Amino acid sequence: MKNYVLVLLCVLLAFACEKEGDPDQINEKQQLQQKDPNGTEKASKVDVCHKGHIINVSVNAIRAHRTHGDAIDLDGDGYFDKENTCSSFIDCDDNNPDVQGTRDWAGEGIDTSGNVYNLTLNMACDFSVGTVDYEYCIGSLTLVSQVGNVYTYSETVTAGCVNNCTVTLEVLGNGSLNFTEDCGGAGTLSGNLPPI
Ligand SMILES: [Ca+2]
Ligand SMILES: [Ca+2]
Repeated sequence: MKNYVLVLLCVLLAFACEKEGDPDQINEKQQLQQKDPNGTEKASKVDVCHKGHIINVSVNAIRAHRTHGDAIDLDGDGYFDKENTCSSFIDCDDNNPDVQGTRDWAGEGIDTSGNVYNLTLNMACDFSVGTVDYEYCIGSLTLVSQVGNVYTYSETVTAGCVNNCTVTLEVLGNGSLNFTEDCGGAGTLSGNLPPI
C-alpha cells in the first residue's frame, strides 16, 4: 500500500511541476500540440511579449505566461494588457480590439514664469485625442502629427487659457510623458507626468 501512495505522490509532483514549468518549455509542447496530423496549425493562438520578444502561442499557454509576468495581447489589436518591452502602450481593454479606452497621467508643470500647476492628462490609448486639465482651464487635444514616440497636438481650450497653443507629448520607456504646451509669445508650460 505504501508503494502505491509513493507512486501516486510522484505522479502528482511530476504533474504539478509540468503545469508550472517554464513557458519556453510549454511553448515547445504547444507548438507540437498545435499541429494536426496533416501539419495544419490551429487558429487559436495569441501574441505574448516574452522576454522582450513577441511570440505567437496557443491560448492554452496563456496561464503559464501570465504566471511568469508576460504581457498578453488577447484581442489581437497589437496592444498588450500590461506594461511590457514589446510595445509602447498598454491596451486599456484587451478583450475588445475596437475599444482601447484611455489612460491618465498627472504631475506638475512649470511655466515660463516659474509658476507650478497640477496637470491631469487623459488620453486615448492610441494617443489620437485627449484632454488636459490645467487647474484653471481644460484643453482638448487633437493629433496633428506623430514621429516615433513624439505626438504633436493642436489644442482648443475653455475660458482661462491662451488658445491655439501646440501641445507635444513624448512617451518615455518608463511610461511617463514629457508634456510641453507651447503658446508662442505667451510662453510655454512643461513637465514630466508619470502614469496614474
Ligand atoms: Ca490587445
Ligand atoms: Ca484592445
